[in-house]
Amino acid sequence: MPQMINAPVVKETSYVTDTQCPFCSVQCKMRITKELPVLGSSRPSYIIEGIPNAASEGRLCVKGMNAHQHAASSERLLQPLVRKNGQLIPASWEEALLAIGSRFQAISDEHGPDSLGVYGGGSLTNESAYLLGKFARVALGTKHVDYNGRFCMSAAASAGNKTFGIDRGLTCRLSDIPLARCIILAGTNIAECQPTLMPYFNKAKENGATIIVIDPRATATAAIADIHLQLKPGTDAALANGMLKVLLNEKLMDEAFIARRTNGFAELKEHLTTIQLDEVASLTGLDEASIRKAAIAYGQADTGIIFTARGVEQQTDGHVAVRNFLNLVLATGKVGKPGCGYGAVTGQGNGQGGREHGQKSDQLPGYRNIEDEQDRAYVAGVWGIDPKELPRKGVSAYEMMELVHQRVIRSLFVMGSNPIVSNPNANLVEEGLQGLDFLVVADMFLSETARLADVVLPVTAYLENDGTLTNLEGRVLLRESAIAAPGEARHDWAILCQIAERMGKQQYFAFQSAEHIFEELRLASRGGLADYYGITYDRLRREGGAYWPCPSTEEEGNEGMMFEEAFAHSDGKAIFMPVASRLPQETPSDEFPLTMTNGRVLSHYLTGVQTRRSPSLAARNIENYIEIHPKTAQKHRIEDGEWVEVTSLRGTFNVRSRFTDKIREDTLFVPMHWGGVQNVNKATSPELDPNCKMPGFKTSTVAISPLRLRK
Ligand SMILES: Nc1nc2c(c(=O)[nH]1)N[C@H]1C(S)=C(S)[C@@H](COP(=O)(O)OP(=O)(O)OC[C@H]3O[C@@H](n4cnc5c(=O)[nH]c(N)nc54)[C@H](O)[C@@H]3O)O[C@H]1N2
Ligand SMILES: Nc1nc2c(c(=O)[nH]1)N[C@H]1C(S)=C(S)[C@@H](COP(=O)(O)OP(=O)(O)OC[C@H]3O[C@@H](n4cnc5c(=O)[nH]c(N)nc54)[C@H](O)[C@@H]3O)O[C@H]1N2
Ligand code: SF4
Ligand SMILES: [Mo]
Repeated sequence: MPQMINAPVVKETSYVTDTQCPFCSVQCKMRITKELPVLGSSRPSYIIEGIPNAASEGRLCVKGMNAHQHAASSERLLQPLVRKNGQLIPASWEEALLAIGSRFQAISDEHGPDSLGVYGGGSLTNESAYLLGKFARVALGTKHVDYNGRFCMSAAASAGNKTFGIDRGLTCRLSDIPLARCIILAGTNIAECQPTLMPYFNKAKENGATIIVIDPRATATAAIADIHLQLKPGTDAALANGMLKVLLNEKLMDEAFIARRTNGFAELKEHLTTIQLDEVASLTGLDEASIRKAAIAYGQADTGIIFTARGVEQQTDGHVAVRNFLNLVLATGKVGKPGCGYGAVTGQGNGQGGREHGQKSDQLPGYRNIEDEQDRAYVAGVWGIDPKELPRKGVSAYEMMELVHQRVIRSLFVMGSNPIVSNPNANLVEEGLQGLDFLVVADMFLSETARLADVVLPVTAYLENDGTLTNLEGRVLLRESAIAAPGEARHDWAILCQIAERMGKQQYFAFQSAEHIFEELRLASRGGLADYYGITYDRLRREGGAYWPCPSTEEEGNEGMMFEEAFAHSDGKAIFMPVASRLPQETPSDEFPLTMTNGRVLSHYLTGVQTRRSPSLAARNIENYIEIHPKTAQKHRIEDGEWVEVTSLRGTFNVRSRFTDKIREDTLFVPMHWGGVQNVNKATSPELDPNCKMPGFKTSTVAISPLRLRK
């Protein structure tokens, strides 16, 4: 029992359990005490307490404090649903699985196995994500598998791979943050998105660090900034060029580090001769003096860390924009030593692990490459199949939706995502899913996407299933189940095994528990970049978590600091890349005069399927809104708090206006947590970054008008 201060009545406790928050990448640990209703009340009460853990040090944010509300919601799906005469009707598991097995088989027989698509998510445990990739390739034999992390981590992950030779979100430990003398937070709103990490940054500030925030809005994170570069959306690559130019001119680069540990500097230096600071200032909408000040602060500091998140990354040049920030890291030698490094601030609870074990179209477990013959042979060996049977690389998440729309993909299996709300160009995606021959959605709730399904499968929530998740530091954590599944809900991994059985592939999916799957994952990842071989459930219980790479069960794993001696490329060196400055992907026109960006608010999570069902969280923001500068609003005859129609080339949505002088006059901001008419993605751009296939979510040009003036 936890200590309860001033507990007035001794209640009968129905359970006390230690678990982990189901939301963001910090993965804060918590203790939940559920008490039975007292006389006169029909509701149980919950006591939520943060418990010590290395990442959040025992802190919780408002989402974690209220996560149990959605898990206990009366809207949880308790039975499979099967569509009959246009209606979703409760059905038995037997009937649902039979329908799935026979339809998948028939569609595959008629149109080939690649007409089946599998779409996963970064909330799934490592075990379920691993099994989903295996399920697509072995049970269905399709190359079409991808996941929502494509929209989340693909730019930073591919940039890390190219520059450093490996993608692990943070190259240093969270405990290095207070040691950094300069911190750059580029397109990351930690105060709302990873709130329990803020004390690390506050401590750095107390220790005298200069904090530089790069964001078109004066966010809660920018409140701690010494320098706030309030740039135009989509111009981060240009800004980083300007900063590199200043570092070169001011002789603030670390020549010894560059010579010893990197390749490609000569090309970067040559490229910088073409960069003019006044051009950078005009592209970014910043003044030269502040760019210079920020570059000098970072260059002169003895230690420093750069963080990027979706503001920089969800752009059609997201990959190269991140690489340009990595150029800054390498040019100043600020990596591989205390108080130094780079962090791609991972988003979802298992955003890191979810991208390592094969639910991505080009990837096999352990961060192996599906087009590499050795990698194929190794994984096929673990799975007991002929490497020739292993499908080749498929396409990215949004490209899968295009294939759905073109009816190349005829059937889709969605597990852990709500794609009609979270994909760009949401109207096309919805139209595509409506035209599918057969859609299956495995979810806890009847999400916007589940509503379109032919079969909906009820799954267990964080309190009810076992599994490992890898947090933003690259630390693998074990989350064990606390309570029984409600109704007939089943575990994701168990559902995959049961469908595989219907496809006649039971011999490859004879798993009895999450741990049993983890044992195979250990082998499949062994020798890969993301090597989990040395990690076992027992070890995680004993040690509270373990960083990857962890190749040996005998030795300590990695201790969190990467690249002390060498980078992960074969010659041990990191690679510079010259990056062009460019205009944002879309520039304002007479028809679409404003730039719209989007993102998150503290109390909601992603498409809001979970947080909108948590009364305490929903109450904080019951509907969507658009942040607009009062001067801009006046020009467009918009009043504060009124309904506004927002239109782009792709579509239209409606939201209430919210005046703020914390945003640029040429920019609008809309949260992403609502579907239907309030869905910002009805108007976002589906153009993809050619390097990583990240959509350019964060920069679309739009027109706005008050709904009251419309016919
Ligand atoms: N409360 C909450 N927390 C979350 C989530 C959530 O939904 N809600 N989701 C989780 C997930 S999956 C993710 S991926 C992370 C996302 O975490 P973040 O990336 O921090 O979140 P966003 O709000 O999408 O974007 C961050 C900031 O980028 C700014 N921005 C927009 N355009 C640009 C630009 O062109 N350049 C720059 N430099 N900045 C720009 C926005 O104004 C915003 O403040 O959060 C995780 N944590
Ligand atoms: N405009 C715009 N669009 C964006 C973004 C943006 O910044 N701007 N961000 C993008 C990013 S970074 C992300 S990560 C995506 C996320 O977008 P989505 O992939 O749509 O993510 P969620 O809203 O978390 O949807 C997850 C669904 O899975 C269910 N679920 C939760 N846990 C589990 C589980 O363990 N098993 C199963 N089977 N189901 C589960 C939830 O109930 C929910 O219905 O959105 C992207 N879309
Ligand atoms: S949402 Fe993130 S920061 Fe908040 S409690 Fe959950 S894991 Fe921690
Ligand atoms: Mo994300």
